[in-house]
Amino acid sequence: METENKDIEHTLVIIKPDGISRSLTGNILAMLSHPESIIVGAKVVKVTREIAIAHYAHLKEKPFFDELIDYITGNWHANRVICLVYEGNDVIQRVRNIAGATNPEEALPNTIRGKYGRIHSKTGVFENTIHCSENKSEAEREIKLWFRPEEIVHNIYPVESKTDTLEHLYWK
Ligand code: IDP
Ligand code: MG
Repeated sequence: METENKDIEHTLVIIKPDGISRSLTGNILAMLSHPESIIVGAKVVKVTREIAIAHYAHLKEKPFFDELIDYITGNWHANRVICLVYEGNDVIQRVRNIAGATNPEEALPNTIRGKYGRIHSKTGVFENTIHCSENKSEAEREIKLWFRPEEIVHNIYPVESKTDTLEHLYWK
């Protein structure tokens, strides 16, 4: 029987609309690159209000919530993001360290947010170019929100098979 490695973690990274519109994708991916951080899922997503609100549900009482939803749905920048699932030992904390502090003014200059983040002068929202999960349970919640099992190269969480009646698009 295959033994499960309990130390292997997963984390969700989102290159936010400001990162996309300022052509920072390559720089961000290069900074996140590490031999023990393996990409197991990646896609470009046009962010709906519905998924944005679900993603940031824990912040809905914050004074900046509406502006945060405007930001992540791309009202000020590109209307898309890049979502990635990374796998590896300690990958959650390693990515958080490379991302830097939430407030770009407090983030160290050698971190992604320290290099590329800014505070939007009209709304005060921290435009910090990437999202990364905070802990294992948040990572699982977020990965399951943004990705279907088939979009990740192997089943990182238990899956079940269901037959549904949803219509899907196929190439003509
Ligand atoms: P995190 O992204 O570092 O985990 P969270 O507290 O989960 O930080 O906040 C989610 C996002 O909301 C941040 O990345 C940032 O874009 C924005 N944000 C958080 N706190 C503030 C704030 O005090 N002012 C403005 N924007 C904030
Ligand atoms: Mg967070």
